[in-house]
Amino acid sequence: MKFTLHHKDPQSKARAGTMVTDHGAIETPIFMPVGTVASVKSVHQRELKDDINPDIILGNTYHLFLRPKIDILKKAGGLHKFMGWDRNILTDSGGYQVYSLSGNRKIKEEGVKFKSHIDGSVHLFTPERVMEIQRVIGADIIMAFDECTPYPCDYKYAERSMHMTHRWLERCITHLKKTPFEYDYAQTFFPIVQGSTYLDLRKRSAEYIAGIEAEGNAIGGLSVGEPAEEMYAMTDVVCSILPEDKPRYLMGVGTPINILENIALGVDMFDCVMPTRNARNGMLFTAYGTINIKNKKWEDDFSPIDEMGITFVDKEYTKAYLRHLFAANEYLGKQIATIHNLGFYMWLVREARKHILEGDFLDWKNRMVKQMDNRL
Ligand code: PRF
Repeated sequence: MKFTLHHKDPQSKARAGTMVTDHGAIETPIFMPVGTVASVKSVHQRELKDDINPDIILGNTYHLFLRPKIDILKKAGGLHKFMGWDRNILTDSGGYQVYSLSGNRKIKEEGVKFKSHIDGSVHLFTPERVMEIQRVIGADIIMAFDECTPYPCDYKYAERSMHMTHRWLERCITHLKKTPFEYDYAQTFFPIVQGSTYLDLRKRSAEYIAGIEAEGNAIGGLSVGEPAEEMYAMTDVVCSILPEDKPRYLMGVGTPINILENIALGVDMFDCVMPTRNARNGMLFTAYGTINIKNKKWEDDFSPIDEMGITFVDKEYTKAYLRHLFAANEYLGKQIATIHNLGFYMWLVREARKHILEGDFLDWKNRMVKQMDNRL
């Protein structure tokens, strides 16, 4: 992978760059729509490509390992072919999903023993096994196996966990060296900074991760319930330590406001289920605030879903119509809302990039943060 930084904002720490992999260019800052089980929920791949147009989407090792299972993905020739997506994919390692989804997990030095949330079957994820699985899934960017600490987390636990994540990282790297690419394109590996909400642990972890000299670096363990100000304090210190010439990925973040604030602190990549999951519950993100489309107040509002018209659904359908679809529990409601929200998130990061390149990012960001902090 090649990463080029085009511009650094002089008034904040925001950056604009381009990553290039064998599946094409990724312009940063970027938001990666989440496609957990080889599907960005309720969006067809063609709509995703033509109307939302992300350079990269995300898949989950934990889910894909349980279903359709690795042998099927191998037979298909990897996840890109299996799901008909020829642009970039990043897979998360399961270092978060194992803790948040599976029951009865046991974390030991060797790895994590967990119970499938689908059928209760028991599995062991070790750093080595997770690297092998990610080779077979075949994403362009693959993640280290880590432990995402909960919030709040006592200092002793956070410190011990951070050291284990570092030891697991060494095992991931050793094993990757012995495990060739499965397909005819390269994969890039990102290590993950942990350390909960403790500044000194975050510093130590970031220094350790910087020393690995990977092609890109991630920040985990945030957006797990801590106040936003604490998250920003952590990303700020971590970004000041991670190498400047490598992309930085903040995992599982966040609201549109969280994304802009973290771009200002030097983060380049984001993913989150929020635009897709909230869309399915009738929550729409717009440049002027959020809308609960199920609310009765929209019943006879025949204005477009979003006057800005970022995606075709915004101008083609009215709020009253979308509200009706939700009231009638029609699939189409979830589809329209998802296209709208993903379109908005993509617009947001592309605008951020444009303003970084044009030199007025900070003013624009501050204006947007105020504007988006509304319930319409
Ligand atoms: N680790 C991994 N994936 C993640 C996280 C993490 O800490 C988070 C935390 N917000 C989201 N996804 N591997």
